[in-house]
Amino acid sequence: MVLTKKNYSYMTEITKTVEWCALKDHFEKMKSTHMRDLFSDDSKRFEKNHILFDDLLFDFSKNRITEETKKLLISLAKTADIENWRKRLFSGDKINFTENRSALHIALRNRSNDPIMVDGKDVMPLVNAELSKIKKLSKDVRSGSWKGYSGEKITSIVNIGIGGSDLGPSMVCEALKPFGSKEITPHFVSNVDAADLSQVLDVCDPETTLFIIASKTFTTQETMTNAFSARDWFINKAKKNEFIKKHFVAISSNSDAVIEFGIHPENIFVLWDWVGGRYSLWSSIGLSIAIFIGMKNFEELLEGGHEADNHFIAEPMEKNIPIMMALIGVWYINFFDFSSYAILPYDQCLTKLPAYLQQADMESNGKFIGRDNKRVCLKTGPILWGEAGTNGQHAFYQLLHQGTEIVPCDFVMPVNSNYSLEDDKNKHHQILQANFIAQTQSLMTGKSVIDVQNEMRDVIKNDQTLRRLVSHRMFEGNRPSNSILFKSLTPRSLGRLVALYEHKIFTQGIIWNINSFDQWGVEYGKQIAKLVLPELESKKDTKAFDSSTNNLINYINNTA
Ligand code: G6Q
Repeated sequence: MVLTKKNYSYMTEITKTVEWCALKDHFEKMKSTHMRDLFSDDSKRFEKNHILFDDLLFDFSKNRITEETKKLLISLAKTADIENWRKRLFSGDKINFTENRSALHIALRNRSNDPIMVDGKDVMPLVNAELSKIKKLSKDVRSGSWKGYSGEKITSIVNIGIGGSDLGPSMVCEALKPFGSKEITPHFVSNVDAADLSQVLDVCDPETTLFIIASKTFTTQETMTNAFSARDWFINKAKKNEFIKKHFVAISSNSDAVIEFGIHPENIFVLWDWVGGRYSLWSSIGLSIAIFIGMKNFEELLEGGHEADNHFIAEPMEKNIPIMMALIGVWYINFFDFSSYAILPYDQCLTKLPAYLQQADMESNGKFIGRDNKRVCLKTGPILWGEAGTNGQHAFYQLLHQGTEIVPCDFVMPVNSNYSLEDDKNKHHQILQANFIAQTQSLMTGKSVIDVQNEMRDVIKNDQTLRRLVSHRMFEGNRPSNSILFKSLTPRSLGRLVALYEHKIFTQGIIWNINSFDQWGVEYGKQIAKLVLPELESKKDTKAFDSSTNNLINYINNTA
């Protein structure tokens, strides 16, 4: 049965709606359409396929879409009830139903301060109180009025956390290094591998180091192991437990565990169950950011996020960047069957953006169970990866140009760099920009056999050799990309960019009918390592698991 909006109640059946069927028919026409032709047939293609949001330009014209595709995709979004779900997200509805929680990262950057209610209570006073605490600590540390146990100023901050309690702050501090304090170095320790913490401790002085233990649950094995080791290292040098107060703060919703660990109650920064880890850089999890770039800049980051929220709420679908990004993604994943998706920032400072978005996207939408508790009948989240340009060009771009797997890409670049070499006569930034543009263009157009022949004719005179080599040197093109450009990488522009991606992920989750805000796969990982650890501690051969697992454990026990 083909479902219409009226009889369509289970979103997992979106593939049976008239809108989906229309897209399927349309795909049959589009699958062999080349973007080269779409551009040559319409000189206004760019005008029709870009969105300007303040100084951010989202160019989506190099995609395998027409006006008809957009119309059909927007109808699909309407059928999926995006507008209503968006309202529910912003009004604090418990849309994360498997954990009975709201997903209110938007409240953390709600600069309008309009009330947002959870269980009948406005959360904004809580958010503002926490922001005041962040402001005070960041000011004290930056000004040097917060002193270590020997009276020295803090010069190193060490954020110990993992996943959502690490990736956001570490990505932002890297991206906004030019805005950071020259006197304070931020470090991020996440891996339980002792190499991670040891390398950081090697360059820190206990007298001038502030540890930030970032863990919403304060039970995560990796974080707690690192936190205990950092505390041991500190006590070993400082000698007195009372000095912990000047060198350890915590961000957690589990105050009892923090106090038990030995952190002074005044040094606890809270977050709430309605802040998901991967959406938490806007919360007190951003403490390391605020200390490094200062509260004013941290607030700018929040402003940028808030502006993106307003854009997402107010703009009609065809002018709405997250919605268009999401729909184009659905078009590729579910109709073209392109499973992979690359984020390619052309700015060295955005080097950690792909890893950050990888978590945001794959942990949110890597799910096979729908909101109706049934297995979804379509492909969900993409495999997201990437690397800063131009490094990737000398590595995996070969596959982007000529591989059998087509990978839609987002090219991201600030027009102005925050770095310049003296009078830059070697034109670093222009070369970077030229590469960005050249890649998006050549992925789209490709290079025809005739062009290759013409190029090679002067060099290779033998016709047989020429024929043989041409096929290797031609490029089919028709490989899609979005281009995202903005004036400069600032706290505000970064805040906008991150929040736009968050809403893109949310929109796709709605279309796929999944809960983008839980993460049972992560929880599973936390559980299973605990079963294996005792077997390794026992140092005895085990028969507890399957033969591969047993033998891996036994190999480790016998080899150590
Ligand atoms: C994010 C996930 C996950 C989480 C980490 C750390 O959305 O929930 O990445 O952030 O597992 O958890 P804790 O902050 O509780 O240590």
